[in-house]
Amino acid sequence: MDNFMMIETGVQGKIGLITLNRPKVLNALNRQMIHEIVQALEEFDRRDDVRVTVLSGKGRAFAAGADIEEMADEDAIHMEWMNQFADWDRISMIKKPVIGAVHGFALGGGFELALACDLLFAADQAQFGFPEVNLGVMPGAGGTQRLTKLIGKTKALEYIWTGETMTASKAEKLGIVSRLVAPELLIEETMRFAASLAEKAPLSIRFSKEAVYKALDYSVYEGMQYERKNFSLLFSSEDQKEGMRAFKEKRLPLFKGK
Ligand code: DAK
Repeated sequence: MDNFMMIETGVQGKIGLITLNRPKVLNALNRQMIHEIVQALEEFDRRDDVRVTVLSGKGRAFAAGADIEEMADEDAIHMEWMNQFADWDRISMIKKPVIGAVHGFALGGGFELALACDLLFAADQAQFGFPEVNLGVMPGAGGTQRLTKLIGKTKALEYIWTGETMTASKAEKLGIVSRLVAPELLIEETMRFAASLAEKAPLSIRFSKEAVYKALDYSVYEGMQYERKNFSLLFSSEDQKEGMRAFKEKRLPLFKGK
């Protein structure tokens, strides 16, 4: 994890930290950076000591989109051969919770990266948007799909077509942002939440994440079948026995993820 150039990583308690680190260009996402983010997410996903990952940006923005310098002269065939979207797809395979802490701009690919997180905390001055329409392109890393699933067709089209930025408070009202926080408290509050999540039963968190995402694609009936299997599976975990025993013994449970 030490040879990253575009991001910083660390572990604090049971929380993995990924910080986008190109502040001079507002953390514009170049290919290398996305690759490093995905590598770090996967590494944290495998590590026993990490239960939650927090993703944030250094400087005055979360990320102002894909790196326009890098993509300006791109052509479709080269992009196809490079298969860059594969990295983005791998974010959806992360099993542990990923919490985004957004301040400043989250635009274009930066908004898409935020939408790929499981939950978002946002500074109340954060701005979200898809300016692609002003560049002659459109969201291509999940934006049209994830935003529409979250806020519905009408509002999604409004923002994608106008390219207008959305305030953090609007994003919270629309259900994109989970919690609004004063900018100076953003990391502290996100970490506090992540730390509390890290004390919950890890398999419960993991299986409920899977089941909730199924709700976005499956029918209610199919989703409920999936939910039921995960629910039953948890009864084969030590943590289920520990959680219920602790309740009866009137003490706090100690979960191991087993
Ligand atoms: N790319 C490259 N450089 C960027 C950048 C970006 N997206 N955003 C900002 N910068 C650079 C600026 O050029 C400037 O650099 P210097 O001039 O100082 O060298 C520096 O960051 C500071 O920015 P500003 O001086 O512009 O700062 P302001 O506060 O005045 O304005 C702003 C902030 C966020 C409103 C403005 O910087 C801006 O409009 N930025 C561009 C926003 C944008 O259009 N983003 C790109 C959307 S398209 C893909 C996956 C995803 C995507 C594409 C492909 N594949 C897997 C193939 C996604 C596409 C997009 O995101």
